[in-house]
Amino acid sequence: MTMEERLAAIAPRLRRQLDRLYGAQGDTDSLWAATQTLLRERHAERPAALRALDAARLDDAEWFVRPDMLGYSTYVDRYAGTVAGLAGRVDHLESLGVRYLHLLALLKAREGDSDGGFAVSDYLAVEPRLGTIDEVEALTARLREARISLCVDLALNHTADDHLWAKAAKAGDPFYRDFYIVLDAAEARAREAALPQVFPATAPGNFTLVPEMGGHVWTTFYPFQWDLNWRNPSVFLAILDVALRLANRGVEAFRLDSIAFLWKQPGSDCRNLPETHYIVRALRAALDIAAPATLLKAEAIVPTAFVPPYFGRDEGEGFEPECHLVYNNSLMVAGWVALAEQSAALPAAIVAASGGLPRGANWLSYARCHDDIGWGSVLGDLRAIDPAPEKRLAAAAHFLEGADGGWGRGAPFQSDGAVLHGSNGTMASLAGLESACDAEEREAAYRRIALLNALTIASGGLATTYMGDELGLLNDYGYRDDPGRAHEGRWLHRPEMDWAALDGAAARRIGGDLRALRAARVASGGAGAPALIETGAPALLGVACGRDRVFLNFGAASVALTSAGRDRLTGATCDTAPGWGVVWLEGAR
Ligand code: OTU
Repeated sequence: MTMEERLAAIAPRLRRQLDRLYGAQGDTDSLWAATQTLLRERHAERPAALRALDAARLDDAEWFVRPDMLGYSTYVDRYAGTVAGLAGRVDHLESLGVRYLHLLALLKAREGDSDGGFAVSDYLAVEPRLGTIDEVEALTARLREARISLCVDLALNHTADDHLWAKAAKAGDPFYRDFYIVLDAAEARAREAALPQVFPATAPGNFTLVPEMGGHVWTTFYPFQWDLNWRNPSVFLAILDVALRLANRGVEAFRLDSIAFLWKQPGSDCRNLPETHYIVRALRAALDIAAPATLLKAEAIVPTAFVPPYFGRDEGEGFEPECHLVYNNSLMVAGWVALAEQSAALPAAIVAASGGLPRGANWLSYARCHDDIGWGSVLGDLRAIDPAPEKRLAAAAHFLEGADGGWGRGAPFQSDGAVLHGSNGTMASLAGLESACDAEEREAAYRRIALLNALTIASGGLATTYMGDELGLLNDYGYRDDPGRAHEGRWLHRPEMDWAALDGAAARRIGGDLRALRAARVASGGAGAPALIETGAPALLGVACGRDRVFLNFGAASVALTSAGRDRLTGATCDTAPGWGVVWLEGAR
């Protein structure tokens, strides 16, 4: 299919979103004309190798829903110093069987504090200390050879306050001023009442007084992150242009950062609004036309029920796809709650809620990432299990932070005693490796780490390892002495990669378990939406994976299985799940 044929076929879907979004402002003919011009121009520039990739992917639309689709997420600087340095470390990713690489903080960020790279000052340039966009393009070619797809963050809710658009707005350019949202004090106060806070402790409020802008600029996150005004169709065109240009550099996937926040509506909490979904559908349709190899991934850290719509929906006009991949944040949170309370109840509920994906879509599953574990997203799920979910969640979080004799060494994030927000910490520190005093405690920590890795892998998603977790890297307390980072607790779990630890005992054990789990999944043939197996035992989670049945014991005590079988992980016949153990029963379905 040529690009023109795709344009003809997909135009109604794309145009429908533009009409829904901007039709109320007048006719969308000129916007539609500008959009088509943009698609044609960027597609004309698309390199031959990427057009070939487009064709291959169109022939194999489920290419990323496969048992061997495993991911890795890392900071470039913390992993290898520079983009060129990273190119020299692709072997480590290959040794883990990685097929998908998410690079954090790659694009040029604001000077000084940049929220770990999420305050972007130029979407089309690489952070100068890391290298150049040409080096990234070269890296993508190297990665493609290794069958690894590069994912970068598209922080499309906000730019840095020193982005060219923001600078022009501050200088009084009316075109760019309309890229942002400026309210007077009374309006800002009125809106604030309906809005939750993302960083209540370090960046309270959703507005920042900026005298050059003559009012209060909408800043959901840090004051230097200015929310884009998606009611302005020029913002849509500008971000689409960015996405197409990056895709033409070899970026194969975009992590749509903070996607839930895009559209603002008076009187609402401004999260997950229908228009936000129309924007994602429009971006998807546009990429389907001009760069169809490209994947979209939704980062929507919101209550479980609001998450599946980011895959897309049929609202009477046929299925309208949004993202190929969506973070299963609730499953991640549930895994940690389950560890803390030695109960499989919450992950069982989330697995049950995670089924029924559309074709050509999958969860991105993970145990840890660069952010805190935000507890609130599973409150509703827990309420169905327990009439006092807040108390129960707080108990689990505090346990993982070391309260009540807990082995976890997490730290509260943006929580202030009364309000429970999130917890920080590396996977190993949260799972008890940091506090372990002897071989027995270390063994227990290794098992808990493998257990959470098994949850991400056996549940069928694109299971992504966060940098250093495969080595068991512990919390990095050094950020507290760095004046530029001390206020931001998430640096606790953003340690520098310790390449010397690669041959150490922890890395051998944890990495070995991880590779074994990945091999088991490949052998099982499992991928895609998870299916729950009832076990009858409160601590035991059962998940079907391909031909296999996988049992995860979140308790310290062993649990007898209802039937025995061959465990792929040990090769032995097994009828019991030991404390914090994983049993992967071959061909048992
Ligand atoms: C995302 O996160 C990023 O992952 C964070 O690193 C950024 O700080 C943030 O966006 C702003 O760009 O709101 O819905 O720790 O879970 O901020 C997604 C809180 C988000 C994050 C939250 C998040």
